Formats: sequence, structure tokens, C-alpha cells
Amino acid sequence: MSLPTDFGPDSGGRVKGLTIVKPIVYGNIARYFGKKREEDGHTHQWTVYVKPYLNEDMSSYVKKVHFKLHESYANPNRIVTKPPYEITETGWGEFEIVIKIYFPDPNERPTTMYHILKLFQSPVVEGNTSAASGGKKGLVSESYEEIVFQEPSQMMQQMLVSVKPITHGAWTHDTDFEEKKEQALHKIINAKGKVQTEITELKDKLKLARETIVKFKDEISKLQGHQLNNSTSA
Ligand code: SLL
Repeated sequence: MSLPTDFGPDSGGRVKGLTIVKPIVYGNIARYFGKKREEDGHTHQWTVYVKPYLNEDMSSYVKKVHFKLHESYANPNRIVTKPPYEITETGWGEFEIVIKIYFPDPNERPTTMYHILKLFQSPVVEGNTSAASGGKKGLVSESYEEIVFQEPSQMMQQMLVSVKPITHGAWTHDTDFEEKKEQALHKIINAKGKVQTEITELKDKLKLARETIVKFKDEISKLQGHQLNNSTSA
């Protein structure tokens, strides 16, 4: 099989039936200065990032990562072309950061993620986002995500399968996603049980309703039979 050498619109055609999944983690860490900074009112230093969930060098299949910050920042559109894919800033407020991952193959649509920059610890933990404070990194708020490549081009397939492990300083995660997976699985099993019980109850009700209908129909036809008898005998 010969591989195309350019990134043109027809880079070897799509590989039928192939799906490649790349698990990633995105989010931010933040650290409180301890007080408000006089000059600009900033209170925190933070880093927003995209990193591989597994130990692999994303640069073999990622062209660039675009971080769109709040307009109050100078040059809010930050582009990172090589790992680590991260932006470190200081500030005073939380806002939504749009993270867009671009691929070298122009046929591959960029992947967009939305991350709420977290600076302040809140008591509630929601969805698949986890926030934890403490530790030497300060607050951590990150999410697990999977980039799904549906029928990638041969060129993209080559890039996706030829990823190298990160040899120096492999990523370690601040969130135990395996534990979260277990918890999520338990919740799903519980929910499934509840739904099953409800289905059974509703089926019973439906059965009863159907039986009642049959009974009433019987009654109706009996009555109609009576009426008919009455009218003919009259
Ligand atoms: C809020 N809606 O009011 C948000 C906006 C903006 C954050 C947060 C400072 C930037 C700078 C900064 O932290 N902006 O001074 O360069 O909470």
C-alpha cells in the first residue's frame, strides 16, 4: 500500500469501516496568590491544557491547539503548535475557554471542547468534570474526552497509529479517571435497575388496562345484545 505524500483533499481516500479513538484529558490547574495583586487585581495563576490520557506523543497527529480566552485578555486567541499544549496566565475571574484541536489532514474536522476555567473551589462536583483542591498543584478541574476518528484517511491513519510514547516526563493525571469510570458504571447499573422496575410496573398497569378494556367491551356488547333483543321483541 503506497501512502500519499501530500495533505491534499484526496489523501489516499478514507479507510472504510475503521474507527480510531484517542483518549485525552483537558482542563486547568489554578493557584491562589494568597492575596489580590495591587497592580492589576489578579488573584490567581492558572494553566489550561490538553494532554493525552495515555502515554503518547500527541504531536504525531495534532497540528495545533487553539485556546480562545476571555476578551479581557490581550490576544485572546492563543495557538500552540507543539506539546505541551497549554497556556499559563494570571487573572481574577472564571470564564469559558474554547479549546479547538486541529489535525494535519485538512479532511479531518477540528475537535472543539468547552472548558470552564476554574479558580475557586466549589462544594459541588458535576458531570464528568472533577475539581479537587489541595496538593502542590492547587486546584485541578479536568475532564476526560475521546477524539473519535471515523474512517480516517490513510494518511491520518498512519499518523494515528505511529504515535510514540512520551519518553521524558510522561503525563500523570491528577484525577483518578479509572475510579470515576467505576463510579459511573455503578450509577448506570443502578439506573438500569430502576428503569427495569418501572418498565415492569408500567407493563403490569398496561396489562390491567387492557383487561379492563376487554371487560368493558364485553359489557357493551352484552348491553347492545339486550337492546337488540328488546327492540326486536317490541
Ligand atoms: C467574570 N465573566 O466576571 C467573568 C469574566 C474575566 C477574567 C472573567 C483578567 C484579565 C486581564 C481576568 O481574569 N479576566 O486582566 O488581563 O467573572
